[in-house]
Amino acid sequence: MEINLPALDERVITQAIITRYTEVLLSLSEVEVAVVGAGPSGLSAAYYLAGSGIKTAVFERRASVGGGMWGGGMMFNQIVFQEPAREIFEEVGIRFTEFAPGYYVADAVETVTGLAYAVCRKGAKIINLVTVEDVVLQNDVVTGVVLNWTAVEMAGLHVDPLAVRCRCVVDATGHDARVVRLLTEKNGVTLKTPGGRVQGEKSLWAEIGEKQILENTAEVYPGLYVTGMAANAVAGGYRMGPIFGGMLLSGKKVASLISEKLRS
Ligand code: 48F
Repeated sequence: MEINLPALDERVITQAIITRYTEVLLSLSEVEVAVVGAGPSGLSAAYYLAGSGIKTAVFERRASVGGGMWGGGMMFNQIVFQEPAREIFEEVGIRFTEFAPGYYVADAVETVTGLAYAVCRKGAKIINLVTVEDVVLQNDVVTGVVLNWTAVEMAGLHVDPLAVRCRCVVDATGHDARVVRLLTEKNGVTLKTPGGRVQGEKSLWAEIGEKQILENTAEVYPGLYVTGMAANAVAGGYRMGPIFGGMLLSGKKVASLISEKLRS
């Protein structure tokens, strides 16, 4: 088989990358929802938000999306989830098998790629390699996120960031609950949660941790929501270890809370 490759102009390749990326970034200077973190809860939230017609951007500090899903449990890259999350896998089209009654298992690579692809196809934009380093706080309401290249953060360069305006921010940064911590540490504000500040997660108890993650998925400060492990880290819930149903359901719940708020 002979393939005839056309002549190439490096300038056109460069222009295509810069032009298209800039167009995308400009289109995101104002969104309805900024999701911080593209792990299971952030991707699930973006999938359902975009599915409700809400303009959504996801900012992920790493090159790869998927957060803690790639490694399954201790690098055995299988994703275990329980019954109520089954319909999310079915809806997105990720294959799985039933391991024991009520316990399902899916390939981690298929789960990450399938979910990320579904998010993009629903119309949410995922911007990787960008870190949210602060929020915009106006009159006691979170009204945006402050972005910088992760490479700038890693190099410790003194480069000022850019800001994106939005109506809601979702902290989906996992165990660190980075966005909520930034807000409370820099501004000394009191959260709507019991205790009013970031409690830090407890040790592992899968059953209770999974229940708490849904209860703790909420608006914790005007304009700022938590989902996934960040929700339990803020409220002081148990960690659940390598089971992912609660993460995906938490993303779905936060999307529904925000949809109700934005559409009311
Ligand atoms: O950690 P992560 O997967 O969070 P999650 O959605 O899911 C937790 C599970 O993976 C697992 C578990 C299983 O039951 O407990 O740990 O709650 O994904 C968080 C994502 O946020 C990114 C980070 O790189 C990861 O991909 N992230 C963290 N801080 C920032 C950020 C930041 N400041 N800006 C942008 N992205």
